[in-house]
Amino acid sequence: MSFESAVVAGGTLKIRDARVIVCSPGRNFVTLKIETDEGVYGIGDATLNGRELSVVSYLQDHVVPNLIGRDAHRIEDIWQFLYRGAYWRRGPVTMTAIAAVDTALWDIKAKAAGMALYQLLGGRSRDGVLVYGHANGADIEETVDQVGRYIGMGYRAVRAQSGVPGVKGAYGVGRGDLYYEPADGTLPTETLWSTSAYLNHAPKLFERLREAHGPEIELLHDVHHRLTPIEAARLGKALEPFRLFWMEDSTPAENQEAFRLIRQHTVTPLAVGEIFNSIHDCRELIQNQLIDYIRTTVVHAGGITHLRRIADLASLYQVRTGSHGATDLSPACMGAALHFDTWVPNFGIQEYMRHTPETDEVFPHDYSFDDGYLRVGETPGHGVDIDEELAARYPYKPMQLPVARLTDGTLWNW
Ligand code: CS2
Ligand code: MG
Repeated sequence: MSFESAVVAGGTLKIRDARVIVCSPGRNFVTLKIETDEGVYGIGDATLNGRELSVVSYLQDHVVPNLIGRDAHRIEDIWQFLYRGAYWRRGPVTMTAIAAVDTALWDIKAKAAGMALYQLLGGRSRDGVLVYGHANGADIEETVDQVGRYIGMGYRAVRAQSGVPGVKGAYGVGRGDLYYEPADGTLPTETLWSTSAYLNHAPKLFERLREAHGPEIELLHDVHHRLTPIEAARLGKALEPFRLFWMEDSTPAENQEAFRLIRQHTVTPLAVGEIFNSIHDCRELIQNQLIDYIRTTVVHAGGITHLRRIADLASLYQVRTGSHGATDLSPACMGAALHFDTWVPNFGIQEYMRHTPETDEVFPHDYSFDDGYLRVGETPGHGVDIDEELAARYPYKPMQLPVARLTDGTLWNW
């Protein structure tokens, strides 16, 4: 069967090989590359920050042998096979591995069709994808300056985080310029957390930001799971005068019902979902309209196939998307996410943390930033490739995410 007949005559594209590429151009990335008999290939991100090798093993030892010989066009069937067929459903490792397969297969299908991926999803719903960047500083004034720098670069939305007096290693104040890298040691760095110091500080940051930068710029803030529901409610209320675009991950969401309490007390929009990996993690949050933005993303929530299901459910309840896009999600995830964002009707915003120049070189891509928006190119597929030779020059480095402890030593949520 020729490549052309596989496209036009409902033919098959047989999977010949699939392999996992691990590299560390500034940070670790796991990439799955699937090749077909006809020479067309696709790539998918499989990076699970701080737990990378578990997905490598899941893919190499358990998934790849199941892919060889299958028809790459049967994306839905392969998704169901990997999800139902494993017996063990959900979970970050499983769903990241499935996402990598799914992303690579969508890349292949779009290349085979000669179309940019967003076209296969239903076509363009918007001209550009609104993104938010990350501004952070050791103190309030440094954060105010950094937000100004992002505005100067053309951003229309900026997430703002600042160091908190008396809190060593407060979340969001990272190393690196224009990118933020929290995984920083072979063993976890221990950071400190004080809820009362933070709750006193955060409203002051946003008061200063509005004073310095005016009412137009969209401001976002990530609480990174640190508060209890009633504390989150208090913060949301205190931030209301500064009109945030969203308050993110204000409390851990294993207990979805907890968001009801926050909701009852504040009109600050709520966002959650970067660590969710299935529709079941957010079903109650969405159906009860307890959140405004769902932040699940391609790589950790089962790929485009599953993310689309989450977005469709969310659209029934006026919940919009806001996919996670930190530096630890590879350009292959970003490319796929941007095609998804270009199509999805209930789009909200996309996080865009820049990658290091080394990462950008290893993953050539055709998306670009302009005037506060990311725009996908028209290259068939999701528009992101991997330079395997270059990748091989950056071997894997064990790195873990930090942990946080309260001032009395109790382990807390990082
Ligand atoms: C963060 C991430 O981007 C975000 O919203 O919560 O920086 C997160 O800490 C990392 O992706 C963890 O791997
Ligand atoms: Mg976050």
